[in-house]
Amino acid sequence: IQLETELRKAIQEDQLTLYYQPRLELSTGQIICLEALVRWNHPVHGIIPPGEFIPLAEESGLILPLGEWVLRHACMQKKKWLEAGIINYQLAVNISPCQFQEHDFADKVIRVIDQMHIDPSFLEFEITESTIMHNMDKTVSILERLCDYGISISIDDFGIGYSSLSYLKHFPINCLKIDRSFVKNIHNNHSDLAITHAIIHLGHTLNLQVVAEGVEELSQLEILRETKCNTIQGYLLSPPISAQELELLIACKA
Ligand code: G
Ligand code: G
Ligand code: NA
Ligand code: MN
Repeated sequence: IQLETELRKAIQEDQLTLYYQPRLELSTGQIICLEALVRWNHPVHGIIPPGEFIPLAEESGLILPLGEWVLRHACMQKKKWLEAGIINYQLAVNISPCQFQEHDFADKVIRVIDQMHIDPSFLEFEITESTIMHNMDKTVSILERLCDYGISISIDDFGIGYSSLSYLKHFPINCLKIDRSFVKNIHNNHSDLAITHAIIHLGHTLNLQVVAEGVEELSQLEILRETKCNTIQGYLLSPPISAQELELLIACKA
């Protein structure tokens, strides 16, 4: 309960901060997207990772104001970077099941993005399979609404949800993110390689972009390049870093 009170205060008082993990396109060697990942900059305990407060936020309903905070701040950062002319990538934002299932989710995000005067095509929402399988009829209409508005949709942690693949036919989706549990042993486990290969092939056949998550080693990168995976994220390139660190990284690359 005390943590819940503190988290509520943290949202109101801007103790949250966004880190960004770059996504690299293999064919060009360019960064094309940044995944926004929230951190809690606690006045006493310092930086707290999301694994320690997102579950609480989901249980308590605080994920709704937290999710809105994340979206607003991602848009604000995007605008700052656009105005400075330094960083022009898409921004990917994680959407929790509770957020997605809120009755006016689409209206709400569209209102926020309109208010922020951001081109929605700069935004991608990362949604897990379990989130979209919850109520498929409702999901189709929400995703179509977001898609018409210009937001891209990626399926996060693809391959580990207990779900059928039939939704891929019906939902307007842009991208599959291969769960990092498959990528981890891609260079020494035959099954993980086969599954990764199959996901990439499936994605391309359906005209979807494919991202490999959790790429940590060059040997993994080489295999993903050979199998024509479009993009990668992972510690090999960069962990999630602050906006300032990211600006520095980009400046050094240029
Ligand atoms: O950044 P890190 O790898 O520690 O994130 C741990 C988990 O927290 C991941 O599953 C990630 O999806 C989740 N997470 C991070 N930032 C956000 C966010 O802004 N919104 C939601 N809903 N989940 C997030
Ligand atoms: O659930 P989601 O896929 O959104 O989680 C993103 C999380 O994955 C972030 O917390 C991030 O810190 C973590 N992450 C990103 N790259 C790597 C990596 O190369 N290895 C591992 N183990 N975790 C990673
Ligand atoms: Na994600
Ligand atoms: Mn993921």
